[in-house]
Amino acid sequence: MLVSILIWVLALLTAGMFLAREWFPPGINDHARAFDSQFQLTLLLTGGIFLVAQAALGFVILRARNRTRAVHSEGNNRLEIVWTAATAALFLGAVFLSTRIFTNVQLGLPATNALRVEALAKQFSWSFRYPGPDGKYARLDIRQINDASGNPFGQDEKDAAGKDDIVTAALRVPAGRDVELMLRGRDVIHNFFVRELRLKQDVVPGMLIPLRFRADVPGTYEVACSELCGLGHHLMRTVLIVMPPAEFAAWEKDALDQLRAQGQ
Ligand SMILES: [Cu+2]
Repeated sequence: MLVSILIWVLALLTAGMFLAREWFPPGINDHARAFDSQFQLTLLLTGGIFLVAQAALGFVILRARNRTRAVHSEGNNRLEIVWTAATAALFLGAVFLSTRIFTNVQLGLPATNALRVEALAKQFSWSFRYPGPDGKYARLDIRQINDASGNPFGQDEKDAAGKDDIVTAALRVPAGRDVELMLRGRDVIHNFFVRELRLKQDVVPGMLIPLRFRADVPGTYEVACSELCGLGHHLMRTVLIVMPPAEFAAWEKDALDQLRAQGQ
């Protein structure tokens, strides 16, 4: 009888832990909302089944508590078929529903007016670069990589296209505009993760990987490296700053003025 009670208490405690608090900060775009409702649906279904199964398990133990002789059972083929089919339908249904959300992120075409930004991950920091008004990035040359002088990407100093490239340590984007972030890595595999965007993407050295998103709510959000990438992995974080569009334009203009002043 104690085992039954223990099973029920543990099941209720587990369910209670999920209900007790918000496990994620609020999302900041449509994708996050779609993701959350899908996640909740999946959790509700699996959680409900979990509770029913644990309740039944406790009940069976309770009912057989005084039985001393084992009884041979051939099982029940009809029941086996029913619950296997129900489980398959449930899993495939959840996969089918969530695929749409996933493909919207992975396969959606970039908006023509999307803000283009490149991200560079390396042990153990993030850098970002914006192509500037000419829309072109400087050519990269690994021999010119120099973190101390503020050239983590290794932009070719002689390339005129790079004169207006803004390189930063934090990712700034205007609210409500599509962003096409191209991810590069310099050493090992890292992972770009912003909880509020409900997005996570591996960064693989030698590959240029696109990540498309839009953030609607201005604010400052943590960007955490989400791939164990070495001893300093826990230090590898920066921020995504979502700015009202006018503020972003002012920031960009300021950064370009500074570049021009340095160039002279
Ligand atoms: Cu990392």
